[in-house]
Amino acid sequence: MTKQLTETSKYLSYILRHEPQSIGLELDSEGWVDIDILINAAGKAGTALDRDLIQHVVDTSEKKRFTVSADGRRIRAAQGHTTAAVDIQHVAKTPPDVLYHGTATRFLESILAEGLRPGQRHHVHLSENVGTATEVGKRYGTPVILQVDAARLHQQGVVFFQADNGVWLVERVPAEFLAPV
Ligand code: HQG
Repeated sequence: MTKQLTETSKYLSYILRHEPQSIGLELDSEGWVDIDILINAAGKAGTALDRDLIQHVVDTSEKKRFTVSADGRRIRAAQGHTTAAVDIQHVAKTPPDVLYHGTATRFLESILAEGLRPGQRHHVHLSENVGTATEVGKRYGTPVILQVDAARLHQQGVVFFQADNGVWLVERVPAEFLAPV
């Protein structure tokens, strides 16, 4: 990815997940905003965006961070929100028997005591494979992978969701459903 694409991707994450109000933008409760309105608000706040650049970021995002609506008019972040303005009504879905969470070794003791909590975000994020979980964990230091007994958690009535980009979401994971891989 070129520097411009990476910077635009980070900017879109900031606006569409965390601080839309910083450029006077309103997202709907499903996280969507009209792309022309986004371009206009960003431009007024000093960041030049255009449709081609946005589409290029969407197409090249290896994590599929952003979703464009079927009619091509709106965009949203697939997951990772912290803004209270957004409350995506994800459809509940049966998870695979095992999911993975990548984190940093320095968080391990606390996680094994308290379980996984969503922190600033709306959900705990889980991956279907160890490779993706490792990449997620590396962001905060030496990675460690936790295996989540999703089948048993689901059986006990905990609701799982899958974001547009395949990331699994859950409200929290109690420690007894976790084991280091
Ligand atoms: C940790 C990226 C101590 C948790 C990724 C994580 C993902 C605890 C950190 C998405 C804890 C929160 C989300 C506890 C959880 N004690 N630490 N009880 N419970 N934690 O960034 O899952 O590149 O909010 O392990 O690919 O790392 O942004 O969550 O280390 O999908 O598109 O608290 O962000 O996507 O960190 O990452 P985060 P995450 P993007």
